Amino acid sequence: MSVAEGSQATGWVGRAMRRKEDPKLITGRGNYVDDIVLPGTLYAAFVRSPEAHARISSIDAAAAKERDDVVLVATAEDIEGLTGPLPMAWVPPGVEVHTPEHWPLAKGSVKHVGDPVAVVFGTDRYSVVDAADEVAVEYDPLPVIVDPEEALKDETIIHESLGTNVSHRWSLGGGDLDKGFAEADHIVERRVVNHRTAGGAIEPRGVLADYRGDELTIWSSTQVPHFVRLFLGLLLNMSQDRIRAIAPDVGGGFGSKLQMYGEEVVLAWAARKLGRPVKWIETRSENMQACHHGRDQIADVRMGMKSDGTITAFHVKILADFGAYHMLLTPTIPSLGAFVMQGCYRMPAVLTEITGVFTNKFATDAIRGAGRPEATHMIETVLEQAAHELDIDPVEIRRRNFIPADAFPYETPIGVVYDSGNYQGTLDKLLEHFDLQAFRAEQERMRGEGVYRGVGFSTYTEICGIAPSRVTGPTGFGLQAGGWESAVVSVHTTGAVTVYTGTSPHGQGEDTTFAQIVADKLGTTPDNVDVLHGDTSTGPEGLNTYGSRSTAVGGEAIARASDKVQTKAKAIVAHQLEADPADIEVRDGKFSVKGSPDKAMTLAEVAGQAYIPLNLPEGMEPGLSETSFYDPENFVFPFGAHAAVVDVDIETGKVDLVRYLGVDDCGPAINPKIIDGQLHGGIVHAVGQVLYERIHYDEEGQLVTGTFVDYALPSAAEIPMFELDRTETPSPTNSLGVKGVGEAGTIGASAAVTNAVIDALRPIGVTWLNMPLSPSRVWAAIQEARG
Ligand code: MCN
Repeated sequence: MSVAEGSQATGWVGRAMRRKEDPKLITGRGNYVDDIVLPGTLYAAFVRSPEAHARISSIDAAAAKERDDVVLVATAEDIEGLTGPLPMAWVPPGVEVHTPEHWPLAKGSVKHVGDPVAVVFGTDRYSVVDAADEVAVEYDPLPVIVDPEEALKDETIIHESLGTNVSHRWSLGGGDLDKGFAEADHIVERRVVNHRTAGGAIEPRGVLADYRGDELTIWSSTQVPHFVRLFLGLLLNMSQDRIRAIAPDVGGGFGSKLQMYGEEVVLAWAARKLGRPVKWIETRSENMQACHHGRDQIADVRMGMKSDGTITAFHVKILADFGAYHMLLTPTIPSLGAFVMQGCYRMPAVLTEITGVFTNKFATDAIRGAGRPEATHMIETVLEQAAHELDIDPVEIRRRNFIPADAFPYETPIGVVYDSGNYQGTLDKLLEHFDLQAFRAEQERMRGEGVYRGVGFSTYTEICGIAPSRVTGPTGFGLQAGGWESAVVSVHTTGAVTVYTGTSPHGQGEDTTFAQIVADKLGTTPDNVDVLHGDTSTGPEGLNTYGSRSTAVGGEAIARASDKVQTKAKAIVAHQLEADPADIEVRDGKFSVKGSPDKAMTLAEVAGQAYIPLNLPEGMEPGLSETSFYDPENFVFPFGAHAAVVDVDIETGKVDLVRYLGVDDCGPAINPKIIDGQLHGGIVHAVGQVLYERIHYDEEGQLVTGTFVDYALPSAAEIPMFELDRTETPSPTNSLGVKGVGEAGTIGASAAVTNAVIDALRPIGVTWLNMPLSPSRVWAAIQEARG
């Protein structure tokens, strides 16, 4: 069942259209960085550290330099003229954040396997790899720390200049925690481990840089071309208008391309130095080593409960493993979870305390959900533990704690205002598709046949639509300039429409959904609307794509710019047809006079009048193009209810996901098919984390899971058909009522699957499990429970 199939929209918004962008992408006609070929291009290969922590004793590049096809070998000392190290963009007032210097090429020492030490440029893309192998680097190994709890002891310091391995401490809370725990009849305590994962985008990173006529053009497989332009300008001491950053087609990012990477800086620097285009395409192994990771948190969680199951207090202490460096947003990530640490529930008191530490692994940063999957996993697994300990049904315990639908907008004890919600509504709808009582009977019966089946639930809310500048600025989250987004909607003389958005979609489908929004506003069809993005020279200013912001912020900017175009078009039509502008409506693909559908003009006819300005209203400027900068007043808070059903083979520990149901609410759907697709991908992302995926470093800091053979992404074969449904609760934050959905599936799903495995194994005494639920871990838990 899928709501996409049954959609009955009257306009374009709400229709389950197929994605306009897909034909080119699925027939090999996409335009990715490596498809772009410039004459005279040089290729780059990086020399990376095989050591996790070491001093660099010497670098001998003589053999590489002697090769005919090598043009340049550079080490950190050669990258002259940078104004500073790589950026970290979180500066919270009153919080001491220790940020080590992080240079594009390591200076003096390496801090993780894969740390780039040198770079080779040459004429042949394959021989530069051989040349990089010929660069002889001697390392003097230092003690390695991979365990964040060891790092906390400060016995070995990773960054001597900091004098500590602690990045920072930060907390966010509200309500009287002591009182909450004093009033509790029962306290549940668990250590919740959320292991390290990779973004796993199909297309690894890639950069092509070209410098000519004092202008730098950089194509990068990035989610954030405007950030790349800004930071390259700052680091290379160039004016932003001399830099053009382009994100062509991007084969997925999942947060891992929300970054200013050292490789981008090195390539831009080299293009300027050499006066030739330079290209670097990341290998999968490099991607696993040096494209930022996510999660990696250990949380000590305490939940205080009354014996009737109501929550009195929630206290979370997070130890976050940031790896070797701060990347752009590394230290902010756990904090994003703190903003929604009470989930869908009334909690009189909640406190999140975060300690971040450095270890000899690569950096963590935003991966799909960024902090919110971790928070949801803590809340939803510990709540089901509480339900069991208090002998309350897991569905019932949620009902007793939900913030009621009539309580919105709802201000939490920490001062966050949830915009709208109906948590009971999504759970009720889920249970229309899933008969829990019947399931329990079936579970019992199957157990008699030796099949261990379990169900787990997760009801989540999250915070996205990043972000109101009035919040991001004062709390130190301001990236470039806040959290606004911009749009230009231009109708050409022919009536064709071009939309320029400052967001940078890289798989989410906004070429289609943004066109749907505009088509309704301007009385045209989505086919007639081209959505341009990801190019700083054709687009307006922009803050790009992450934090499921594109629609709630960028889409709203487009809606507002379209409204301005519509207002002008109505004035033109009213003037032409001798009517009152207030009487003009957009109907059946035309601008017509209310009550007189024959008196109407098409968009092309209006545009003709606007650009051949012989009969415009007095004082009106020609043209039909408008801009909007939209800065949201609040975040948006999507929510949903998920259920997973698993079978566990108790002889091998293997878990099979046999059913997955979700009822999600991201406000009125623009395109139900795309929403379903986003949920499919998002849920699989979380299922992968629970059952298959793990970035694992051994005690020496060697990356054990450095390829897709060891880092097991799930395929369609491991995933059942999804059973999805929706409710639509509009957000009052924007005129479209929309909320984000790009991360929702990932945020909701991991707890449902984990709870299901625990539910399956309870009869044999397994009561708690931490991810990853690999066969070996599940098998070991079964053996332990059986004594
Ligand atoms: N949508 C809709 N109706 C709504 C809400 C959203 O039709 N009421 C549609 C949107 O218009 C858009 C899609 O759903 O086509 C997702 O929109 P949105 O939630 O605004 O998210 P963003 O476009 O900002 O995407 C970011 C989000 C994040 S943070 C990650 S990580 C992620 C994700 O989206 N990475 C992705 N989804 C991904 N999907 C692909 N294919 N590739 C990635 O790298």
